[in-house]
Amino acid sequence: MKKSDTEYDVAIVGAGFAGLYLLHRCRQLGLTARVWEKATGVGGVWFWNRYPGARCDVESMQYCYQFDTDLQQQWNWSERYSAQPEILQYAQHVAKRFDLLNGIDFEHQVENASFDSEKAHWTLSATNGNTLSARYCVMATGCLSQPNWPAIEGYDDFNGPVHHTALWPHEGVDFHNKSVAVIGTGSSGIQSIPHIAADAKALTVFQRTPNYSVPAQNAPLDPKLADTIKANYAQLRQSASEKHNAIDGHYSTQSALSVSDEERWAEYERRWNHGGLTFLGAYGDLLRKQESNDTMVEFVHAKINSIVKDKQVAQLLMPRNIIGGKRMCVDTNYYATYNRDNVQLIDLNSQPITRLNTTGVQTTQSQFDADIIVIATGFDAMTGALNQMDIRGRSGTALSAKWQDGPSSYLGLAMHDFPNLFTVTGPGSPSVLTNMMPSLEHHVEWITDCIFHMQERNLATIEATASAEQAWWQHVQEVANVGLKSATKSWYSGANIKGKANVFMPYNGGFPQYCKKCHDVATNNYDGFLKSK
Ligand code: N01
Repeated sequence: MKKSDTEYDVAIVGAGFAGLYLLHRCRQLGLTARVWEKATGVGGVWFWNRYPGARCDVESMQYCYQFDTDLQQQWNWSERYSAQPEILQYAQHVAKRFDLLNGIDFEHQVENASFDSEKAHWTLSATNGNTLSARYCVMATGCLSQPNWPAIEGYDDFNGPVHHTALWPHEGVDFHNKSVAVIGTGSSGIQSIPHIAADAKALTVFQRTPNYSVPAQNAPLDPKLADTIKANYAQLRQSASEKHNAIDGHYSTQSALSVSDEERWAEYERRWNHGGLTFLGAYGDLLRKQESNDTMVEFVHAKINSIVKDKQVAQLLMPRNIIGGKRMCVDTNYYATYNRDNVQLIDLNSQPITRLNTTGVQTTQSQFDADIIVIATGFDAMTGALNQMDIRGRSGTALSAKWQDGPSSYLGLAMHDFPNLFTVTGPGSPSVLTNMMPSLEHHVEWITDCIFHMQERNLATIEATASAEQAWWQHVQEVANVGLKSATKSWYSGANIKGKANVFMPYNGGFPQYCKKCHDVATNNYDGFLKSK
């Protein structure tokens, strides 16, 4: 066992975009910090999710840091929506540019983290036996980092390789001349399916629930447009910070029912052709009124029907739930892929998978042989990575026990009974309902400012009070129930994981309101927190 000789001010778990910026900001504030990262490199979600077609669904010029003006001005994105390799290069560039690599221990998977009340510090231990002590611990472990393996029998029986999209081999996968089975049709499936179909001999897609997907209309980024944005970057960032989802764009406040059918259809058409997630911004009540939502559903169904030639397949691809209830997917050629002769769609509602066997996937009706199986079944979101570790707060309280019936937190940043522990974009923060980049930058700045405040005043511990946490969590649940957002079963509420408590986890009150609340808490001497000497 290697015990770290130094007692750091801050222990950071995770070297994704949050962890990198945390380390940089700690150093800027004169705080000592060490990062532990499970992977062999930086990048977090973009390190692991290397499946073909992996691409961000937020535009490149917005899905990047804004904390450093020179970085923002000097980095050039090549496409409107960046692909995973370019985003990973960006993370690697940031790590080098700010000299962060010497502050990170790779291949350090945290197994335990426990708070010692007497010494007022956290001790982390990794699966390799090393330990790390620090006054504060910040979990920058990501919202979508714990892969969900569906409980299907027979993984070990299958003769070929099984690849999860979130654990994709670094050397890539050669689909050429291979029969491939893909299980799952969320964002990861929807992005990878067109690429796999183009390379493979045959592709069978196993779909349980269809998802809504809008075309990205991705293209090389026009350098003139990039220059224009760079000339007014502060303005764009300010405008984005005023949006509910922290993404700049045009969001109408008008009701979908306040215009004629023709006008509405034309607006949907215009936004479909523009591409991307702001499709949902066409009208202000799409996620508030069922009737309004129905009009957009009708439009997307018509689109699917016009693209997919086999009308039975088109019907199967049409989601019947609320549009925007689940995270929308953004694709390139997804629906058109089903017009290829080498692609077939299997509806798991009419023939559920019974098991994997030596040659492929068996359903209640048929056997589908495959050389490679791709599992695109998503993540144990928001709490998965945290619950994976044994996190013990004051008096040995286990976080997993506290969260047994669903998570609760104060601002998605801190938990009662867990002094000096912070989470970046934890449950109860806007996180996955926003552009993650400004959200995580906001958290990093709030957390490091708070730690700096504590250190400057020689204070030993800070802890959310039970009442502040309770009141915030109640508010999180109240705003979740406004409108239609939480009416759909999704990973937002843990519905994709068997046995997981059904609680809507992200904060749906909007990024601006959330930032204001965090600002007010800090300026009111960290209202809702107890501090000790
Ligand atoms: O995961 P998902 P994902 N048998 O949970 C199916 C972000 N992301 O990795 O709905 C058969 O959305 C499941 O079916 P059902 C983005 O926020 C972003 O695709 O449970 N099927 C569903 O179809 C996204 O929302 C980007 O009935 C099973 C699929 O697997 C989030 O990550 C790219 C099954 C899982 O879909 C998660 O996306 C990729 C089973 N036993 C991801 N279990 C971009 O930035 C589950 N399924 C673009």
